[in-house]
Amino acid sequence: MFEKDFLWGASTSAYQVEGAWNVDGKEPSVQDIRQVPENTSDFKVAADHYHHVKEDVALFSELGLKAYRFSISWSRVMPNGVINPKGVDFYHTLIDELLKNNIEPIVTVFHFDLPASLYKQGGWGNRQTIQAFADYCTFLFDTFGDKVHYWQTINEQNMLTLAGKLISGNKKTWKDIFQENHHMLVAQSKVMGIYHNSDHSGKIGPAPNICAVYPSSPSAENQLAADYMSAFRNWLYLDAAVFGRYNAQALEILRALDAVPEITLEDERIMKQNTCDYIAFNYYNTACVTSFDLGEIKEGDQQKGLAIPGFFKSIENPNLPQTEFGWSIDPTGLRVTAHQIYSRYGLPLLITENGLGGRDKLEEDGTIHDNYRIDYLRQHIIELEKTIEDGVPFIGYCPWSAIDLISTHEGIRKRYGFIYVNRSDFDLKDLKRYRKDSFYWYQHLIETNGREK
Ligand code: BGP
Repeated sequence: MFEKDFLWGASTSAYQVEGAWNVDGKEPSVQDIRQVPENTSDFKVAADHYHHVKEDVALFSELGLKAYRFSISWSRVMPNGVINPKGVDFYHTLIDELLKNNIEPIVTVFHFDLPASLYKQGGWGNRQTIQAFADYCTFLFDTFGDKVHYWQTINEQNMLTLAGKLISGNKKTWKDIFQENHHMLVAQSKVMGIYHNSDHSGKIGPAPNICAVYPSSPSAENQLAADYMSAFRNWLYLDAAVFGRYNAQALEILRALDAVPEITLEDERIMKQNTCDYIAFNYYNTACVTSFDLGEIKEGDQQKGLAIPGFFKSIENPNLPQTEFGWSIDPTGLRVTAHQIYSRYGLPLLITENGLGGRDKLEEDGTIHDNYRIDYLRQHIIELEKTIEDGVPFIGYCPWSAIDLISTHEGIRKRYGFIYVNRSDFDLKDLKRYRKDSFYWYQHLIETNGREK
């Protein structure tokens, strides 16, 4: 049973959905200047949500969303560190439209799209970016704080760190990567503090990608490998946000990689004093690992392939089916993952992403039969309901994605939305919106507060 105020939602992120990459004063972000893979679209037009904002919110309202989780583009709101009134207006329009339609805005302040000007000054590797982030967030809290009650700091900081090459084109040494990671952790704590010291009474927290890690067989070595991977991929990020400290097993891996960052006493103080109110997390599937003594470090993508010699190697789980893009599907893993998070941290949870990327087909009559997506979401919602009945408190569920958008590294042919956007990777067509079968299915599910799946 879902509580009557359960937030049935859906998610997007600014650079993947908005387009208008250089319009109305926006400066490019790292996503606009990076080399995207040759066979996929760039992010310049995306779903052109910037120019379809009212139409899209009307569709979200028809879908019945109670919440919409989106991100604000730093480079639109504060290009080159200066407030851009037109960029700010866009988010006022979006948020006002949502509120008019009784849709709770859930805002991520940073989702993979650092302004290019900051990147050129060293990006997250430069300590001054912490203050730039604090200034940006202070402005957001002052400007939108009366209207927004759920804030997220950084989307999938763990994946930006561990799969940075694919997600943002960041190619550096582990030492540099974990120094950047550390600055992000401090920046996150700092803005959580700023929010808590403001007049606003909403909630703020991180939004990492969390997954349970299974040992590939019942042996102590493989269990240890699973624990190490979980510490490195999951708990490093949540221990920092909830307890304000580094996870010990993760630190051991950082030592082995010669990647322990420089941590000042002031950093430690900021992290310790400012912690989160709730945990938003993205869940796509689980990982399966085996012990791994010798070999090369492998990065993989958000969901698979990570390997650190001496600690763990992630492998395919032979017991799980996969999507056509090779991500395994593990609905019960959501229950396992949520229990692990809640028993470690005891804070309310919010799912900010979960979904299936597939090659949808627009039929001649304007329909899209995405029953594979319905199956995926249905199975996850069934497990979510069981987890809630187990006693784990959930604020809401926001699958990825509200509308089709550009995947992090696989173009728009890998679609996730309830709403189809008529374009392909290299042909923008008319960008017309169509309701998929999953749209009507989710609409009915929300209408019945999750009773009829
Ligand atoms: C998460 C990101 C999203 C999104 C999603 C699907 O890692 O937070 O931005 O894109 O995964 O991943 P992909 O686009 O690679 O299929």
